[in-house]
Amino acid sequence: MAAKPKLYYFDGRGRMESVRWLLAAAGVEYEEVLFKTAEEFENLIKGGNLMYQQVPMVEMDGMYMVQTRAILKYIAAKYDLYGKDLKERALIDMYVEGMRDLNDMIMFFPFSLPEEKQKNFNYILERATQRFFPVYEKGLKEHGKNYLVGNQLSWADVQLLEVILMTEELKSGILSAFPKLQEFKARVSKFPRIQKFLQPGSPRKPLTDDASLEAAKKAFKIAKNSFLKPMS
Ligand code: GSN
Repeated sequence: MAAKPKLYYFDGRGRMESVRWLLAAAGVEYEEVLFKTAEEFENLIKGGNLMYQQVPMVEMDGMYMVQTRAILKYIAAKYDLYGKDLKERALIDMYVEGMRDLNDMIMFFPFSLPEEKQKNFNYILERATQRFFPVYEKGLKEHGKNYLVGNQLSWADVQLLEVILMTEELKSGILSAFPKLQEFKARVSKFPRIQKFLQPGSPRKPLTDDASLEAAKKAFKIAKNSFLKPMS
């Protein structure tokens, strides 16, 4: 039997969380090597397998894969979560890229300067409700199926549920004007593999708290104001 994929990352959500979600949705068991300090990260870099001296890295099928999108695409394609043809793939990519834009804003939000926190918070909610969620609401409505693309679960659906839950953590009730998204969330959350991932004790990482934020800053030597950079 092939070895389980091995995920190398910091002990937090960050960019690896979508990889955890996608593997869970694919029903793939995996191991995690989670470092906690800058020194441990340095040692991983010295190991020579991080192409850009950056994580996430996933060791899988004899490869040391880096770059989050490359990793996600590989998993999506391998486990039949990436559409049935090129056009479906393009649509999945279009959906997923928007979701990643929103996901990145939420991921970087805790790194906001204190005086910019409220402004950034408002910005994310405005973007979620005015730009991104209307696209997925309309997409589900017009497609008329239980899925965003095609007639089976895809990477786009998995990524959508992840980002819906992340946005709800910022503001509960954020889906109130989006009935299709509410329905989608309820339905997809009950898929057995996803339901399992949503249970306590699964490899899903908790919401970033102050302690894990400080640890992430140290391990990655993250600059003080990292919010606006990816927003520009
Ligand atoms: O998507 C990707 O995997 C890459 N384009 C970016 C990866 C990245 O920025 N990784 C960070 C940690 S994850 N948080 O953002 C990283 O390894 N930073 C250390 C460094 O020297 O860049």
